[in-house]
Amino acid sequence: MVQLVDSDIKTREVLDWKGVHVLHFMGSSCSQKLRVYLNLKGIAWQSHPIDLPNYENMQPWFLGINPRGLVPVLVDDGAVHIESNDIIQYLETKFPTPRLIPAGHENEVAALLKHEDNLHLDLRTLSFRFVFAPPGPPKPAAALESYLANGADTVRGEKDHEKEFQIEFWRRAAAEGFTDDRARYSALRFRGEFDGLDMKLAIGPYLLGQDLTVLDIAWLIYVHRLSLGGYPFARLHPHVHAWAEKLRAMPEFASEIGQLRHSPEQLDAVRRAQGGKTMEMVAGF
Ligand SMILES: N[C@@H](CCC(=O)N[C@@H](CS)C(=O)NCC(=O)O)C(=O)O
Repeated sequence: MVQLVDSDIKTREVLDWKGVHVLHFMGSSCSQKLRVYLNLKGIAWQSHPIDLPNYENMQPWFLGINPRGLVPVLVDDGAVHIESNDIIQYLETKFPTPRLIPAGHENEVAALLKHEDNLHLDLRTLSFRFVFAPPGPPKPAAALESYLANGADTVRGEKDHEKEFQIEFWRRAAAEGFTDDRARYSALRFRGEFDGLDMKLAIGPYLLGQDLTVLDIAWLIYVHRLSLGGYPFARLHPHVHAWAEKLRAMPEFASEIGQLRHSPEQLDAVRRAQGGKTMEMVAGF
């Protein structure tokens, strides 16, 4: 669990918030994952939208809540929790039913979620290349300056380096864009993962067997985003494709992933703008 300590939190007003509050962004994959989880659990929560496209997460107020500058954040009766997977695992202990982490498998699920989180920057690379495709640097220098200068720089009271990794990612993106090489590398990483998931879904309806779990939520969000970017699931991973279609039709998922920032026509235009190269062409799929 990543619960912040008092010295990490500079925006003190959140300490007085009562009940379950979520700071999130409609189109953020990690926020979508948490919102689907909250829907499935039936947990009531108060919404605090954070405007990522206008760099609100890099402003002092937000960095005073999450020194990493990332969404989602959970504030539960004044206790601040960060990292989507840790938030979900925390909520699972507080709201045990319906169970979305099978009893006795908490450690295994934690490790599988950590593995999923390790692919987050690959998802971001492919999202920015094939879904969002901003014309200039995705984060302007002034926003990055504010990101660097604000917030406690500690998590759980210890010097934290995540913000440096994030800034390095955005600076590199500004300098060289999301190149074919980077996109190919990330797409191939996912291909290996989805080959494995396809085998699991060939023998059971959900990733851990008979019941829907947090793993299904986490991976569906990735699959959905990559589908928008043109990843050929139906052709390469038919069981993953069928499973994703089933989950997408559930209202708890549909309400979150239906909120596209782009219409299908715009997504086509994004792909055409990438030198006419689709993800399939760049990755050699
Ligand atoms: N490991 C983190 C990743 C969080 C993350 O990277 N969130 C993205 C949105 S999906 C974000 O806040 N990006 C900041 C930005 O785009 O400026 C988690 O699971 O919460």
